[in-house]
Amino acid sequence: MSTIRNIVILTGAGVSAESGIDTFRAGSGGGPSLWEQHRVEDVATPEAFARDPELVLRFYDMRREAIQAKQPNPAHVALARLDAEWNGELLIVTQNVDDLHERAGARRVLHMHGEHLNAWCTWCDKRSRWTGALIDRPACPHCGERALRPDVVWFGEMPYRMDEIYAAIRKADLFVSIGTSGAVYPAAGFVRDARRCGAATLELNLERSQGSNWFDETRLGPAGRLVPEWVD
Ligand code: BV8
Repeated sequence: MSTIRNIVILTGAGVSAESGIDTFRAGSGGGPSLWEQHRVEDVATPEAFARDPELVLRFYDMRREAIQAKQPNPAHVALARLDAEWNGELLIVTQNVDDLHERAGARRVLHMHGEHLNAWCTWCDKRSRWTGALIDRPACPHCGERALRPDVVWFGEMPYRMDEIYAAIRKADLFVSIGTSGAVYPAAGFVRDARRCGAATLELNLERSQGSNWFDETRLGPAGRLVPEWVD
């Protein structure tokens, strides 16, 4: 990677799959996908939350509990090592709401779809760190109202810090996508943005994704093996 200075890495649910966290769509090398147990329209949209807040809060409490019991896998560890050792610019843009990148030691992480450990008060609009259940309608630590929702980006909502992401992509010499199906935008379009800006593009995934044709190179296999091999 001698001529590479600035790297943008996009991760999806596949980077956490070997930690035992469900992916979203079927065929991700394991049990039923997350959405198969729940229709995405039923649990990951503002309309779903307005229609049945208890269902949505139970879905996210279940995921939060599952995530907290899991550990980073070799893919997270290798990315954290790269983050620590890389002298150029590096940004891990994750679609995941889990905190396994951080728990592996990565620092330059941007959660474009929010974080499962944060709650967002729909009354005062402030965010707070929240590890407990939301189904019990805890009071917002800022305003005291019982109006907390998961601080995750639902379908139809604007992902976070998009300006920062596009600024990093514009400067990138290398764009690497790890463990994502390329099913959801705007993340699925980042590879095309990176190509337009002259970056080399690499995909590490268990199977071909919806975006594989846009990558200079696609390596197929589990992230727990491919990522350490790539980093080393
Ligand atoms: C937006 C957070 C614009 C919550 C998620 C109609 C109305 C409204 C919007 C739209 C619409 N039509 C299209 C859209 C846009 C929409 C979209 O893209 N829809 C799709 C379905 C077509 N996008 C949005 O709504 C986004 N917002 O567009 O806003 C806007 C503009 C102005 C003003 C307002 C708004 C917001 C989308 C965010 C939704 N939230 N998650 C939560 O986590 O609960 S999406 C969720 O699915 C993930 O975050 C991720 O982004 C996405 C895709 O999941 P993946 O991570 O790729 O996981 P998946 O299971 O799909 O794939 C796993 C991959 O890993 C597989 O390829 C598998 O082979 C591989 N794998 C498995 N095991 C391994 C592995 N690889 C390596 N190793 C392994 N071991």
